[in-house]
Amino acid sequence: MITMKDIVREGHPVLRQIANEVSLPPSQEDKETLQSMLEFVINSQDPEIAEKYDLRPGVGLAAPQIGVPKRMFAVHTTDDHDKLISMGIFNPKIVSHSVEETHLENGEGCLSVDREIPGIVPRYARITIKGTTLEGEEVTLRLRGFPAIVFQHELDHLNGIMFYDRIADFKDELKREINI
Ligand code: K1U
Ligand code: NI
Repeated sequence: MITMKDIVREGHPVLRQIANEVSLPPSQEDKETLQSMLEFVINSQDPEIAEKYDLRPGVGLAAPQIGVPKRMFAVHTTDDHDKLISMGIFNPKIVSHSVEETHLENGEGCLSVDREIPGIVPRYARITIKGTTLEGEEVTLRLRGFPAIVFQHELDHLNGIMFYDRIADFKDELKREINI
């Protein structure tokens, strides 16, 4: 069972690596790892289990966050219509995205970051993702709202990007725009 002691924290080089493609069909070992990542995310949102094992609640977990540099992540969250999106995905790719951007009003957090970092993290408002599910099915997902943000946060982990890398310094940007 994955617990917080298995989660690597900022400063660990694996969080800055470009993760490797998972060879398909996935090995039993890769499937079991991804299954246990999904189980962690689900457990972390169960108040009793989270308290018992001291888990920080999360909506996603990418393999590099447990020290595994492979392109796979788990997500357990709901969309704007309360539809559950609970899945493990191998080799996810954004195949298209909106021009429009969005962000979470209160910024983002990360299970690999033990501090609060305020700031706007710009994300695409809508994305289309292709990948292979834990069950071995090739899928195309069209996402918007919170799930789209979570998938982009997890995809960033596969490319060595932390959410705070994307926080714009709006004062600097404004200065540039008005030439001072
Ligand atoms: O990848 C991670 O570190 C998990 C992270 C993902 C994430 C956070 C914020 C925006 C996008 C993606 C988290 O899950 S932090 C916890 C969190 O945001 C949350 C937890 C329970 C319920 C609702 C949100
Ligand atoms: Ni994170």
